[in-house]
Amino acid sequence: MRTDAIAAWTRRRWLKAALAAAAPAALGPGAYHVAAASREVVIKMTVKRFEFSKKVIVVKKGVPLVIEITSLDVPHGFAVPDFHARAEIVMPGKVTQVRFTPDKAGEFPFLCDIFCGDKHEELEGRLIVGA
Ligand SMILES: [Cu+2]
Repeated sequence: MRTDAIAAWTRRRWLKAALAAAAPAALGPGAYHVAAASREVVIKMTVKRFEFSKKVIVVKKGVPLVIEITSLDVPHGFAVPDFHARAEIVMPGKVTQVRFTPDKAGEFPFLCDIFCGDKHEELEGRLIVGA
C-alpha cells in the first residue's frame, strides 16, 4: 500500500518534471508570451480638454488593438461607435485600456462621450483601418 503511494507520487513528480523540461525545449523560452504579445498593436495616447494627442490612428484590419489612454486633466470618454468599443478615462493619470479588433476597413470616427466642457463636441479623431 505504502509502496504504491510512493510509486504514484514518483510518477507524478517525474511527469511534472518531464513536462516542464519539454515545453521550453519545443517552443523556445517564453514562446507563448511572444506569440500573444506580438499580434496585438498597442497605441498609447493622452487626452485633455479638448484634444486627443493622436487625432488620426492608422491600423490594419484584423489586427487586435489595445489603445492605452491617460487623461491629463478631467474625466473623458473614448468611444469608437462603429466597433462598439468604449471606455471611461475617469482617473487623471491612470492608464485605461480599450481592446478591440477592427474587422472592417475604412475611416471611422472616435470621440469623447463624457461631457468635459464647452468644446467637448470637438474632442474627436479618426481611426483609419487599412485592408
Ligand atoms: Cu468630452
